[in-house]
Amino acid sequence: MLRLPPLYAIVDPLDTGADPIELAAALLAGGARLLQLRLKAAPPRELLRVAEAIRPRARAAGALFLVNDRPDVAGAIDADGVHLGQDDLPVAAARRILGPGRLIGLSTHDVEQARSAHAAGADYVAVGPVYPTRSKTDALSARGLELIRAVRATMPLPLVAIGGITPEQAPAVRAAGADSVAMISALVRAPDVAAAVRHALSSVV
Ligand code: TZP
Ligand code: MG
Repeated sequence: MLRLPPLYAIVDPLDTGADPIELAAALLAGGARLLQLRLKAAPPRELLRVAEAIRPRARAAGALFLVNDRPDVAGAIDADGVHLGQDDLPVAAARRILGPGRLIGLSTHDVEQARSAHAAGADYVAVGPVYPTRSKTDALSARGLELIRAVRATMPLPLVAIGGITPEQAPAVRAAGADSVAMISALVRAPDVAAAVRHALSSVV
C-alpha cells in the first residue's frame, strides 16, 4: 500500500500574496516531499501554468505532486495524482481520466464518507477538519482527534489529517492514527517558509 510522507504540504498562498511557484520552491527547499497545489480562485489555465512550473521542481526533489480539484489538469501535467472533495468528480470518474497508476485522494468528514472513499477506490483519505481553520471558506466544524481515531479503526487506507494543525499539535494527530499531517497556514503564513517546513518535519517524525 501507498506510504505517504508524514508532512502533506499544501501550496495555497491564502491571502499572503505569495507567488505559488516560489511558495512551492520554498516548501521543497525546506524538505517537503509531498505537495498539493490548491489554487481555489485560479482559472484552469492559470492552474495549469502554475502546475506545469512546479512539476519538474517536485520531481527533481523526489517529491510527490498532487493537484487539487482537477483530474484533467493533473493528467495534463503528468502529476502524481489528484486530490478531490466531496463535490468534485467522483473517484471512479477521476480514475477513468487518470488511469490506475496515479494517486487519487478524497476529503472526508466522517467515518461513512471515509468508508465510501475506500470502496470507491481512493488511494488515501483526508480527514478533517481536525481543529478550527480559517484556510477553507466552507470548512465544517472541527471534528477533533476522535474522528481520526474512528476512521483509523475502520479503514486500512493511508490517512491524512487536515485542518488547523500546527507543528505543536502534530505529534498528537499522528498518535491518533494519521499517517500524514496536512498544513497550510502553519507553513505559508510563516515568515520563513522553508524553516517552517523544517520545524514541521521535526514534529511529525
Ligand atoms: N480542508 C479541510 S480543512 C482545510 C482544508 C483544505 C484547510 C487547512 O488549512 P490549515 O491552514 O492548515 O488549517
Ligand atoms: Mg475540491
